[in-house]
Amino acid sequence: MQRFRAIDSHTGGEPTRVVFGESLGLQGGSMAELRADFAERFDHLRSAVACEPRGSDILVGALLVPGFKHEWGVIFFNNVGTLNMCGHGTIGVAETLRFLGKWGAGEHLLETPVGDVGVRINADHSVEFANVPSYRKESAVRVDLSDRVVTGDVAWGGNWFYLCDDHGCEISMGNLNELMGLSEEIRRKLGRDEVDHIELVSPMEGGAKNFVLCPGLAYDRSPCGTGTSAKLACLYADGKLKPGQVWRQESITGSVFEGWVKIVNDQCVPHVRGRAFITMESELILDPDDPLRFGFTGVKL
Ligand code: PYC
Repeated sequence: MQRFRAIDSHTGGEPTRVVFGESLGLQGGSMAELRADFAERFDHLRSAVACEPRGSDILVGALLVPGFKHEWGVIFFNNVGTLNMCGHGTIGVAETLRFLGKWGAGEHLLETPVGDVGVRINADHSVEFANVPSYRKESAVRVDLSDRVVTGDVAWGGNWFYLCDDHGCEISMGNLNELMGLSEEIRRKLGRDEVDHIELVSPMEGGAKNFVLCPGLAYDRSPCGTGTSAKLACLYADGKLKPGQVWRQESITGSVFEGWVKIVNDQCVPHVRGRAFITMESELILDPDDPLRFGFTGVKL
């Protein structure tokens, strides 16, 4: 039997499952190399942790490993593969380390495959993270759909996003099927492999409401930390957000992240604040007699 300690949390409705990876003996000299080794040699464990029957298409896993420069590094993953970064997951990891007594209130650094992320745990247990520098790569990118044309920005916020606000859809739970269908069609017709998150945005007082389709074709229940970062970078590029000005990003479930940017060495560094709650502590058991011990997903990309 293989056993893995797991701690689950949710951040604004989006789940994170932390597991510990020291015993895997991942090879490499950076978190990006450890991620590549994890993807190559341990994809069955990714699937065992993230996919059914122990996980689900909406779960994001966080493999915690000792860092090279700092105490902890993290490799995020989901039902279909590894992720570059994950904002709601960073908040979940911070709350998990606090819950375990490994991190206290104050400042910390977390190594990710795309760079170090600053984390601050506040006295009220909310968590702020200073993301990797983010930017808009292209604007007014046109996508011809079956019944409309949309335009949007391609932006980096720790993951690659296509952000679109002329989608013409109401962002509400009652409209989930249309949002799923539309964002999947945009993803397909945009046809850029690196852009694996689609973010539909609608304005609201003091910020925006969003719907984010994730790479495993599940929608983010939270406002998406990297998606919020990409949006902040676009707003900053447009001169619509000043450094330090607070922006509220609301998810389809009604959960809210607050975000702002700081300019460091001429780069736009998004800061995002949210809160995670622990939901479960468990031991995952992989029984060698279980033919489905390494999990399964119906998602085919
Ligand atoms: O919060 O950055 C995020 C995220 C990415 C995928 C799911 N959540």
